[in-house]
Amino acid sequence: MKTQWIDELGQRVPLSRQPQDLQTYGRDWTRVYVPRPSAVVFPRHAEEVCEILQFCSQHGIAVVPSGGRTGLSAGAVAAEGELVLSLERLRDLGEVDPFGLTLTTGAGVTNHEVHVHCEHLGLTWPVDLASKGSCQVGGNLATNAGGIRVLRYGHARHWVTGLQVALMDGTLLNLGNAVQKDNVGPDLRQLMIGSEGILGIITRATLRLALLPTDRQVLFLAVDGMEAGLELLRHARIQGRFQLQAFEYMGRNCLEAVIKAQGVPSPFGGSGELPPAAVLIEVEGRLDGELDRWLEQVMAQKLVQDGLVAKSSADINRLWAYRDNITESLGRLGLMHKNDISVEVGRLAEFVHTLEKEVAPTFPGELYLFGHLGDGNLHINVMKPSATDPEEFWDGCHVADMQLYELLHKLGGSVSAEHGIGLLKKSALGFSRGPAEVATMRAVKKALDPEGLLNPGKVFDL
Ligand code: FAD
Ligand code: 2HG
Ligand code: ZN
Repeated sequence: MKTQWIDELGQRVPLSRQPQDLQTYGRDWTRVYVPRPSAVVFPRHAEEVCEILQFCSQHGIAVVPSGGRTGLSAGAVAAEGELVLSLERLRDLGEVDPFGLTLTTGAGVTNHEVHVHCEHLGLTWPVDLASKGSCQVGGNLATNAGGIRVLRYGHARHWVTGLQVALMDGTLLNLGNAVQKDNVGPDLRQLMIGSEGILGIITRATLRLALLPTDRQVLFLAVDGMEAGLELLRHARIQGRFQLQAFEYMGRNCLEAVIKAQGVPSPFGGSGELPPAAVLIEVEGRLDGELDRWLEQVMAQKLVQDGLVAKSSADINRLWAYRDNITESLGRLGLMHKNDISVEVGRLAEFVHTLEKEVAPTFPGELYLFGHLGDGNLHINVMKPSATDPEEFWDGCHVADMQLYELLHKLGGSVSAEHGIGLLKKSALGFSRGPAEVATMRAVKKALDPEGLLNPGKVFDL
C-alpha cells in the first residue's frame, strides 16, 4: 500500500501508526471485525478536522470518524485500511448559559463530563447511558443515542440547539447556535444527528439542559416475566400518579450474569432462586405516599413478587448497577451476538410471545433479554456456546436474524431502536426502511460526499 500520504499528513497534524493505536482506535465495542486502519489522526480543533478532510478528499483517502468507541453496531470500525479520525482532542467545554439553559461543548467531551460540569447548577444533559464514562457528545449525536431516560426526555436529538459539522470537502457548517426557536428551512442539524458519521463530522454542539431530577425514588421489583413487566408498566402509566424517569427490564439470566461477573450478591438477598425477571423503576418528585400506595396495589394484585425500595443515594447506585452492568457482564462471560429492536409498547407481549415460540429456537445460543421496556425497546443478546466455532456462530445468528427482522417488519417495529446500523446491521436496513427511503438516503449521501470517502460501507453501500 502506498503510504507517502501518511508521512505528509503526519507533518501537518498529530498522527499515529503505532500498532497499539491502530488496534485501539480501529474498532468500537463490537468484536466481529478485525481492525486494520492505516493510521489515526488526532486533530486539535475544527479547522484541523477540515484540513484533514480536504487533504483526504484530494488524495481519495477513506476516513472513519471515531468518538468514545462504545458503539454497538461497528459504525466506528476501520477494517479496510481507512484513516481513523479521532475526535478525542476536541475538548472545549464552555460555561452553562443560565438564561437559556444551554452548554456549548467540543465533540470529544464525554457524556459523563458534561453531566459533572452541569451538576452543581442542578442541571443535566438528559442523555444518560451505561457507557457514559467513555462515549462522547459527538458519538451520542452521531448515533442519536437513547439510553435509560428516553421514556421521560426522548432521544439525544431533542437536546440540541446547535451543531458544527465538517463536510468531506473540508467545508465547516455552523448549524444553529444557542437560539431555541429557529425555523429557517429544512433542519440540517437533525439530518446530521443519527447519521452515524456518513454525512459529516460533528466538531461542536450546543446542548439543551434539563433540571436535574430531585427526590429520586428507585424500586427494584421481582416479576414473573415479560407479560407481568408490561402489566406493571400499564399500571404505572395509568394508575401511578407520578412521573416515570425509567422503566427497565431484565430477564433472570441477565441478573445472574451480573451477579457472577461482578461478584455481587443477589439484589433480593439470601441464596434463594432469582425471580424469572426484574424491573427497575425510577420515579421523580415528592410523592406523599403515592408510590407506596401504588406498590401496595400491584403487590396485592400479585404483579410483583418481591421488591426493594432504595433508601439512600448509595442504595440507588447499588440497584442501578445491576442494570448498568449487564452489557459489560455478558461481554465478560462470552461472545455475544446483539440485536436492538423496538415495537409499539402495546405489541411487545405479542412480539415476545412469537420470539420465544418461533424465533428463539433458531438462534445457535441462549437468549438474554433486557432493555428499556417503557420505550418498547429490547436488547436481544445471544451467547456463543463455548464449544461452537465463532464463524459458525455468527453465520447461524445471521440466518436466525432474518426471521427476527421478518417478525419486526410484520409488527411495524424497528431493527435498530438506538444503536444504529453501522456495518453490522446493514442487512437489516431494508426491513425497517422502504426502497424509496433508502434511495433518498443515498442521494443525500452522494450530494455531500460524492466519492463515498466518509465512513464508507456504513449504513448502506453506495
Ligand atoms: P463511537 O462508538 O466512537 O461511534 C459511533 C458512531 O458515530 C460511528 O459511526 C462513528 O463513526 C460516529 N461518530 C463518532 N463520533 C462522531 C463525530 N464527532 N461526528 C460524526 N460521527 C461520529 N446506546 C444507546 O443508545 N443507549 C444505551 O442505553 C446504550 N448503552 C450502552 C451501554 C454500554 C455498556 C455500551 C458499551 C454501549 C451502549 N450504547 C448505548 C451504545 C453507545 O454507547 C452509543 O451508541 C454512543 O452514543 C456511542 O458514542 P461513542 O462516542 O462511543 O461513539
Ligand atoms: C443498554 O441499554 C445498551 O444497556 C446496551 O443499549 C445493550 O448490550 C446491549 O445489547
Ligand atoms: Zn439500551
